[in-house]
Amino acid sequence: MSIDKKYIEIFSNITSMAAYSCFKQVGKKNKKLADKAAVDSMRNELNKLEISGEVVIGEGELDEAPMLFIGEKLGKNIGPNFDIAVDPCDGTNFAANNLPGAISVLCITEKNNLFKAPETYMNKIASQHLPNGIIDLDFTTEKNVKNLAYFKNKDISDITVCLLDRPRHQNIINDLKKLNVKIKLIDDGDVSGALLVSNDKFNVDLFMGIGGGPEGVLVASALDKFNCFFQGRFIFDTEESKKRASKMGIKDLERKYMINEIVRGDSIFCATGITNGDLCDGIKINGNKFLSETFVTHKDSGFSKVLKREFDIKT
Ligand code: VTB
Repeated sequence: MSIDKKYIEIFSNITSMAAYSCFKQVGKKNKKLADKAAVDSMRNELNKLEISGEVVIGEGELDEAPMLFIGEKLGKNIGPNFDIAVDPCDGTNFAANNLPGAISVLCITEKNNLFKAPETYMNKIASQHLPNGIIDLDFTTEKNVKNLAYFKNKDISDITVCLLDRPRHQNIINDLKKLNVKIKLIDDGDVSGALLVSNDKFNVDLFMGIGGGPEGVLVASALDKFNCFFQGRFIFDTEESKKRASKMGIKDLERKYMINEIVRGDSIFCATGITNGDLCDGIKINGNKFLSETFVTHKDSGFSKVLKREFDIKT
């Protein structure tokens, strides 16, 4: 079944409110407070809805942030059953330091349609719609880039690859430099980063590297609407993460997941800008109103748009 289109507006209002709450903490050099503001708002607003929601992707355990925890029930427990994935503030560093790229993110599917991902890292690779076998997590960086350039009929030097700027990516970065591609290194926010492959206007051909697993599930739901290619493999390299995996019923720890194994059926994805970013602008205050921009997708209706909305500031 499809999710009613009315929820596009409803859920983009939720991320707008969370983004506004977080915006009040922008530039205050306090990551925890910025995150908490977004989390509290998202929880309060979701609890006002006539839905039976359950958080299947929460955020925060890795850095002990104030999370909306996995298994938490949300809504008034009447109406449709939804799986909910949240990242109330992706890019808490950006928010705390008043830098571009902080977004408030939420995705919903019908119950049992979203992968219950453990709080661990995920190796990811994403691009526009591609047949299988062009790029793959198990290929070398060189093979992925060369295959993609050939498939897109582009010069390798014109291929742009986006990845998180992390020491763990040094080998990939060295390989990319040798290949002479355009490298787009991002400090945080790999939900936005991976989403840049969804439209040529963002000028990113390939997203790759290791980031948060929950962020991987969230972005997969949006990329699904664009029929993009996405593979993810969780990294279970500690006893703790192995325990979490087995608790969640994951037996094959090496498994590569394709989009349709991460998200099934219909979905709505909303990402509201807290600060300005590639996907959309951040919150703006206009007298006693605030303006929000939300990047929204709804799979079944084929809807994708940046929604601009104005809200009264409640005092
Ligand atoms: C990324 C990024 C997030 O975590 O997933 C990253 O998108 C991965 O963790 O914004 P490390 O920072 O430990 O590399 C965030 O930076 C924060 O959740």
